Amino acid sequence: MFGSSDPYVKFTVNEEGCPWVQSERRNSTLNPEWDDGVPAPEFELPVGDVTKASLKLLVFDHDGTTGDDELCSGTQPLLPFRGESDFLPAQLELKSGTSKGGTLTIAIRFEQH
Ligand SMILES: [Ca+2]
Repeated sequence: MFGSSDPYVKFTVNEEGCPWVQSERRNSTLNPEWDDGVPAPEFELPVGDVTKASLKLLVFDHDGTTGDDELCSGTQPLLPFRGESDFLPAQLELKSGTSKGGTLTIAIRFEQH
């Protein structure tokens, strides 16, 4: 990865029919933050079988002319967060192909509906 990117993150749960949600874009950075001076954005996704569910993340670089490129990706099993009513941090080791793609820190909370 050279120069800088315009990263944004797409999330879903690895279950049939789960929608994708998407963060805002951060321009011209290789070290993006989404809670810089504002509360971190929150997304809500449905989870069916928590024993098998994983959060799936894709990090893209926005590119207006040639289409957005996928920079890296990661997954986080959700079972360890079951029964927790507070946000718990998770550090995701991202991969770009077979090489390391950095670390993304997120917080996960379960809500029973
Ligand atoms: Ca770009």
